[in-house]
Amino acid sequence: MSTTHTTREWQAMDAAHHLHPFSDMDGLNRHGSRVIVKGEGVYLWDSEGNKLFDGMSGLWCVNVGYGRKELADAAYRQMQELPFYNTFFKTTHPPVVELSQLLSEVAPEGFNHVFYTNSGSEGNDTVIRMVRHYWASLGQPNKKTIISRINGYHGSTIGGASLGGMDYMHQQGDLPIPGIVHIEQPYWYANGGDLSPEEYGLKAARELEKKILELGVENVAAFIGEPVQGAGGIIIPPTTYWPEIQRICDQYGILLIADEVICGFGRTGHWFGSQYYGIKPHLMTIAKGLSSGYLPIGGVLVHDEVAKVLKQGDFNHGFTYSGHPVAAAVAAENIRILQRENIIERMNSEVVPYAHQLWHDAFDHHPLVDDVRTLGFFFALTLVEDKSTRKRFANGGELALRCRDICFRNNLVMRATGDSMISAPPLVMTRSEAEEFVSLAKKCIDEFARELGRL
Ligand code: PXG
Repeated sequence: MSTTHTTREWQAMDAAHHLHPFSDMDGLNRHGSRVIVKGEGVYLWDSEGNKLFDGMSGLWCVNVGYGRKELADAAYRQMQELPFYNTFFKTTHPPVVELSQLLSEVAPEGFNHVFYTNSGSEGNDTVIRMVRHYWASLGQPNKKTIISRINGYHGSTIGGASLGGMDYMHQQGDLPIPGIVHIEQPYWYANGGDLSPEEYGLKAARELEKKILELGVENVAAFIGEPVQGAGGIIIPPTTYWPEIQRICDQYGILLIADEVICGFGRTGHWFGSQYYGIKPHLMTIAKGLSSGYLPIGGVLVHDEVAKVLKQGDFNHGFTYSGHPVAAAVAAENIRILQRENIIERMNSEVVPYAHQLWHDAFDHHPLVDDVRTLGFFFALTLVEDKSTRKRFANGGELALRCRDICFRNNLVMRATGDSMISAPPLVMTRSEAEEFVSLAKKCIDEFARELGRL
């Protein structure tokens, strides 16, 4: 534990010099940030010695859990051997080669190439340039527009935030950039009306077809979506949605891009969310779970069909740290840990059904919540005014933030998104940790329900 400063000193220095992402700094600094000093397995510790359950895997990324000495060792070894070298000018290095080989082993058939970035946002910016370059190389330079979804999240760079469908991000910085358009998200609970989830899934997918016809297929390059929307609130599409999206992309010959930044590396109970839904994308954006967040690294997995075009001539794109040797060594070791310990298979067979049951038992009949949802290691629910009519709170966002503060006070890290409370614990959570997680979540939601006079 860090003993060099007191909590108050850390907070004062933080307030004086550090601008936090997505934060109202005045509000934050009035109370002071919580100082997180250590992690082990699914737990975190703060500078006051409190132990927290990390129901968010850091930021949807620490898939193999905290405190993995193997990953620290891999970084240490590589730093001593070769801390940096680039791959721009006719050179390569062992970690990047090994990682690329490993990724082609774990990725779905036909994904034998990878382009590296430092983050998911850079991965999606790379996707924009890559698909436009792909179509231009095939003599169709007008095929430029990318269709994305309202309330999708694809990052914070200008390209990533434009692909994303978050209004409050678009309002800052004059976004989206030209050539990116948005269609409805497949959110049955909010938008499904009287349709069954299956009927609504088809309707939402056919928004893509409408948009392609409206823009002219000769102008459309690709469709991008997260298999399950993460930051948008763990929106799990109806089962009919992705097969219909696949049919439409196939029929009109546009590229299908799966943003696997959250879904990839086990979150859905498969290596990739695309496999859970049985879809066959052309490109997959990866980051986060690629290194379990131990070092920043992301990339784009490229299907052979696209790679064979990209490989003919220069693609004038790359980052100083594309395929950084230390990050690559850590990511490779992270994948070996997932393989060696059969983490995804064990999570599926030992924990997933049990944890889902616990979550549904705790919340299905709770008076304050509805749309209780689980998939793999995603857990979510929506705070509602009246579940019999699917009536949402007018101030649901504000209520969810209050609920999140109660969780945080009770040493449970959960996210609030809109009126949903969402969680994505490390994939190494055991059955007994799942019991602890769900009973803590139940205690906090109950406390909030009592505060609102709903329990
Ligand atoms: N795609 C998806 C699907 C993501 O979830 C990114 C791209 C961007 O990745 P980078 O590495 O550039 O952040 C993300 C990131 C939240 C939250 O509050 C989610 C993300 C990032 C920050 C906050 O849920 N996802």
